[in-house]
Amino acid sequence: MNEVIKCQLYLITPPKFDPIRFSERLKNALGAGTTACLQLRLKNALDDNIKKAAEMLLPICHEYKIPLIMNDRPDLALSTGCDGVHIGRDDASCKETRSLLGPDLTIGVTCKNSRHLAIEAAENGADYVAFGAFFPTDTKPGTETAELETIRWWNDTAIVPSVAIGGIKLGNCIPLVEAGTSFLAVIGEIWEHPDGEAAAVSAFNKIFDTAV
Ligand code: TZP
Ligand code: MG
Repeated sequence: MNEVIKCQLYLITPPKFDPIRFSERLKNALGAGTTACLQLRLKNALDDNIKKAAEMLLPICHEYKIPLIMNDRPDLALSTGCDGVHIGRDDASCKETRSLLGPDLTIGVTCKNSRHLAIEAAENGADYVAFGAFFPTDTKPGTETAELETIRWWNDTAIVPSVAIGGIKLGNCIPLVEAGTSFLAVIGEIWEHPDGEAAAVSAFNKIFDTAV
């Protein structure tokens, strides 16, 4: 019988943040329950600001024993000492990224709703594939949508873990967990939760503990 591995939270930084203030919020979040990793996602920021943020966040992630994953930029992942990188269609290919980063760093690949992209990513050494957006999201308006069936199919056919993303809330996540996704990637519902990030992390973990 296959061991059932519990779904985990995949945290992503808010679209903009002050590193010092955000460091405190991150500690609150990580102290409140299990999380698999943090992705540093600062779209359109200067390289220097991304580097400064990585410098601040890396020691916190490592104190809580989670990897820091750099969004979009394999070069910055390497130069800042991040534990991995998350790439999409506009970034370097998975093959190029694997040869640049070597065998040990984590590589995640955005696949939208594409089974083809996911198979290709897995064949080229991706450590996880990400599908989405499952629900409307203000964080990335107008992005492509994904179907629950894609997660079900991937979970039934592949070994590489999947990440589900896009508009995921405490109130809508259970079907994704039940479909077998390994991770839920969440921005708004953590950092904009009215009761704060710690309450949100704790509530997601309660759902993972009870959903099968
Ligand atoms: N990729 C697809 S949807 C999305 C990204 C980065 C945004 C997710 O943010 P939120 O606030 O959890 O919907
Ligand atoms: Mg990208």
